[in-house]
Amino acid sequence: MARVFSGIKPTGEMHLGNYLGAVRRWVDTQPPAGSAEARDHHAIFCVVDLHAMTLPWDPAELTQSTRQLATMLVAAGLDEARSLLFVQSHVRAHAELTWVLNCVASFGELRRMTQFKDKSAKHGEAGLESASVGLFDYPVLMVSDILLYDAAEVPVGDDQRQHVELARDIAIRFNGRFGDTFVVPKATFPAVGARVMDLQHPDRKMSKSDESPQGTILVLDPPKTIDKKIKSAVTDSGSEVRHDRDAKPGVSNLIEIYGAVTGLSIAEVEREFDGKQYGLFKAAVAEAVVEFLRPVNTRFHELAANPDEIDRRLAVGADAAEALAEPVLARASLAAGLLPRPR
Ligand code: AQP
Repeated sequence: MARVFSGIKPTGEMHLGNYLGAVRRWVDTQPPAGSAEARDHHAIFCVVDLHAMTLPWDPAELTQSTRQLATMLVAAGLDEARSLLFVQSHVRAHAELTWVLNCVASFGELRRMTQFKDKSAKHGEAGLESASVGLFDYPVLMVSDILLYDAAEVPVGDDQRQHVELARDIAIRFNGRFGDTFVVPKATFPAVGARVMDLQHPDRKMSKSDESPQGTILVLDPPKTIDKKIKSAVTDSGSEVRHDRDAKPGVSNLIEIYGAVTGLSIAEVEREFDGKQYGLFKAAVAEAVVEFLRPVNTRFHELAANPDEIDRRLAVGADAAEALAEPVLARASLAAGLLPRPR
């Protein structure tokens, strides 16, 4: 099994898009407990708190979101005996390798990153002027996250495609210039749920930090809230439950969500609701999503009652991650010509 690495940003609460696009697959890719792969840490997951500082942030909220997201990941099924879980800022090698790779990445390739363009352009020319250097540079930090663990596969949602491509490009460039140093990673995507769209604005992806609370289903939303959000989701003026992303983006998004949580294909969902009204369809989607999220929701509240246990788990994770990352950082530093510290 190839080593898998992925991360999630503590910019708010985990939503259905994060869960279907990434986290559910992280849980599924964990090797069996006691296997050689588990001992060699073949599945590594990270709460990438340094990435949450690229837009203005509140320190107290960042601390709280970091622990909450780690708790969510454990509640979702990340198992200490099968995978490694840690917080990015606890392993200093991430920031250090970023500097080295900053000097290999080009200004032009970072300028072309669509997330930077979208997030900085939100406030026009003034937004671009005041965007942090961190927002511009965070794709390189993400490249370091991946390369530090010799990860071959990166399970992500579709919005991260371009960033993992950058990791490939930079690994290849570094290896070409300084000799074989990094494993060249590739992104993997789920068959359904790779891009869950906002329920109120089905032309844009569901997001933690977008101001669209009615369009975002949080994993911790109570059942009544989920029901209300799905029943008031934007659809089109027709009445047919048919998948067509261009002509019927709202209905198509709900079809994909229903398929992702029930395991049905798009064609099967269309057949199930053939000739049925939107109202009935939305009620079925709401019920399926509530049932799908119920176990994680319940487990989260059990775990949240014992934060010391989560902190213990994160301490163990940070030690193990550091032990993996340090030799890779040393390898890269040596290849780049930095004088090793005399001992
Ligand atoms: N709408 C989505 N559909 C499918 N997958 C998604 N992911 C994010 N949104 C969707 C995937 O979730 C993982 C963790 O994402 P992240 O927290 O690192 O950052 P993001 O991609 O920028 O997610 P958000 O929720 O939109 O955060 P903000 O609003 O802070 O930028 C990734 O694998 C991502 O692809």
